[in-house]
Amino acid sequence: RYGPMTTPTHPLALAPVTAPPATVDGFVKEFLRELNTGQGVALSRSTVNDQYLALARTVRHYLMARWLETTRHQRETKEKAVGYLSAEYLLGRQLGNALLATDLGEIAEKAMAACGLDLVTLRAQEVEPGLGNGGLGRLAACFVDSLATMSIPCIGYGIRYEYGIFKQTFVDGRQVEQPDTWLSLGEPWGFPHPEAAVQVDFGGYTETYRDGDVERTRWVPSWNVLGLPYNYMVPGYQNGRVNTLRLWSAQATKAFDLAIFNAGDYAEAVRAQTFAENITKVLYPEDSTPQGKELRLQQQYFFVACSIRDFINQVMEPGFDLHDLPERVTFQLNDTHPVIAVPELMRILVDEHKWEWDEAWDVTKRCFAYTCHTLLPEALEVWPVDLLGRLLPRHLEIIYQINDAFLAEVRERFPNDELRARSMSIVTDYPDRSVRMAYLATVAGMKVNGVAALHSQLLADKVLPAFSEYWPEKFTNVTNGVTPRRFLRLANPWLSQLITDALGVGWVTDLDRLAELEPYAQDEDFRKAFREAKQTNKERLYALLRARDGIELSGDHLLDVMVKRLHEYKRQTLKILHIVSLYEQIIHERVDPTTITPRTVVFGAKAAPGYRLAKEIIYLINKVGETVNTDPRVAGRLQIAFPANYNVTLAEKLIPAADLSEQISLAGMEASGTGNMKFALNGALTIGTDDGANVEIRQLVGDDNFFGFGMTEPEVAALGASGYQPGSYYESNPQLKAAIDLIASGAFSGGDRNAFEPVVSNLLYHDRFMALADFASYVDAQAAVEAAYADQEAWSKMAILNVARTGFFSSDRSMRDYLSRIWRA
Ligand code: GP0
Repeated sequence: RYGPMTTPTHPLALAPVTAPPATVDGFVKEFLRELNTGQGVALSRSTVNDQYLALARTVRHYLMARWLETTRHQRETKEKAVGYLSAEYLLGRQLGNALLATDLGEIAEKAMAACGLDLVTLRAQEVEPGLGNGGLGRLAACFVDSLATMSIPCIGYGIRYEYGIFKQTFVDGRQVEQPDTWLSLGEPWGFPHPEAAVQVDFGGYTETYRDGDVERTRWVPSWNVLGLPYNYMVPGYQNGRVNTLRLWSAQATKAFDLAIFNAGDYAEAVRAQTFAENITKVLYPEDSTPQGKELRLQQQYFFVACSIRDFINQVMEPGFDLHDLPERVTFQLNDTHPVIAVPELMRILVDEHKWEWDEAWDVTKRCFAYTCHTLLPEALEVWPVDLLGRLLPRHLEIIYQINDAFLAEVRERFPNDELRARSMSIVTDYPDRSVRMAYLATVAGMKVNGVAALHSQLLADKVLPAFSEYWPEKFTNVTNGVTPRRFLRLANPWLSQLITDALGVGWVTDLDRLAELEPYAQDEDFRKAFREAKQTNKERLYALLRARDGIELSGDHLLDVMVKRLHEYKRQTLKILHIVSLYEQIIHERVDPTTITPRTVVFGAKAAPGYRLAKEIIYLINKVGETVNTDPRVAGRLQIAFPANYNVTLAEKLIPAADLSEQISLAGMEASGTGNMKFALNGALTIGTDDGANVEIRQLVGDDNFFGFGMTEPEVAALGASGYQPGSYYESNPQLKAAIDLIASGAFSGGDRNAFEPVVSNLLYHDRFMALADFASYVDAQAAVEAAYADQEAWSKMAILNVARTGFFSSDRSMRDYLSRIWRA
């Protein structure tokens, strides 16, 4: 359909592609050309959207030469690459990042001004690609950024959802979800490559056949779809490299049945198309809990089958031996979502290439590594055998065979220990016969890593103990990181400028250099400048919230921020209990309001649409906010803002403005956290539990510069084992009792005593994440925050030390760790 690939003959086509001149005039020329001949409008008649699209395409031109060169270089050198397999990439807006990568920010600003346009307005027109839920998807986006910046070959594979994470709105304080139509105004960053489309099969049955004197199995599928790849640029930071993110979109193989159409049944004629395209229609909005839905398994197999096939197609030149695949790639499995890639590669090698089983297994084992992101048992993906058998019958057989071989090995090493063998079985019978994807990933992967030191420890000791005993050297840690380009350099230009003035620009790609800021904490002028930057960030945030949400914030307050998915384990309820307690003490005149540190609390959180209790907590936060914000008794002391639809774009404005970062999950529950790192790097102090990467943040910044509180993980385990009784904390702590009673009294719900019944009774009678047990300690830590904040000079010192001591959390460092511990690329 596309004709053969041709070799160019014109001399001009042999010269390398070059970027347009990086001057204001050159930029204006490109921009107008894009607007006129690309977008098809005159500047005088163009809309902001036209201008944004033309600008995005203009910036793209400057990256194109680097992209083609990166691809050519990769083809020729055949360096080992990372194949990052992730069902989510929470990218955030692209334009600003592309301008930074090309160092064209100033030129673009001047060029737009020369056209009578405002760069900030055009940037604000971009709808962020929200192709992920939260931390896991954002981590993938940070990782591909770092790999490009470090000039490491990587191809990111994922799904081009037509609708990303839902748009959250509030109606009467309750979350209402709206579809995220990020493609509707045109999307200038994706390059479709229909010539590289891949067919993906589903369903049917397997059968054996004779092939000479061996018996072989083949899969006879019953339906298929086409995977259409879209390439996205992943530009390195000013280093001439552009890696590729390849996201797959599902299309029908037979879009249209003309015979049925001619017979008059239009709906039936396009049914196949609708069915196929449903596969990549929408991102599942679940975070940290899997959706055991058939469509989700279809999504997983779909993108993984496309990606493995695609990678093999790319390396399969004459002379290449597939046995060398592990020398060309490590497929990093971002959680268990892509684990079906393991039996898929086995199937390709055994069924299609007719390899011996052991030979195929040896190669497969060396191609994969697995990252686990959770400790919550309910978050570990498990697929029922009957569903797998229906959708992917051959893969199920292969999984059985992997399991049989593995258990035979276990039984040989530990004879007469049937209990052990069963505890390690990939296939379980309880509660239903199903496949434990984390076990499959662990058996197949050459390495298994957690995402923070504590998490990796608990992963080995509590989630996969039998496996870590069996293969101690397989288990490792790579503490998460965040990209300093987006989350410091782009999001916080004022602080960045301060750092650059002190250290030069090198820190952007060498974040350990932030350590050199340490002495500046003692420098009064620097502290003053630091506070001014923070103040500028607050004003920028308040202006945004006014325009975006109609939220009016005022005053010179401590800005206390809790932004993350809404989850019981993250304990937004603990935060709201603290607020209610402050409020209760003021209105009942238990404290002199003038002694309370003026505080503005900002929440941002989406709840999974099906997570009832999470949605009730959102409702509670909004209603408490309404009451507190309109009560004259607390005016100037306490205000609450809950802007709807927290996303990457909003995070980039919120995080740089924060004074206090809330990281208050129950110890042993948050695998790592990555928001915690972004706040510390932007000079917010953390109030946090000994959980996830908080532990490492605290170690690095020092106890004096961190507000730690709450039970440790062993204490949590002990309390759980002794039989946790939340009611006893309520009974014995009058301050806690008063706060809960106030919520239950109807004070925040116009007198309705039932409004928050689900939240209140859950806390009193269940409280799985022990918010009540940590309440007293949390309140004490908040008092310490207030005392510290009263001394602004001391606070600034602490904040600067947080910046200076958290360079470790660059995702560049995470990539170095993956390279040395796992990929060896
Ligand atoms: C973990 F299991 N995470 C999951 C999941 O389904 N979704 C998700 O975002 C997060 C962890 O909760 C984390 O602790 C972690 O830092 C992140 O994955 C990246 O590893 C988020 O704060």
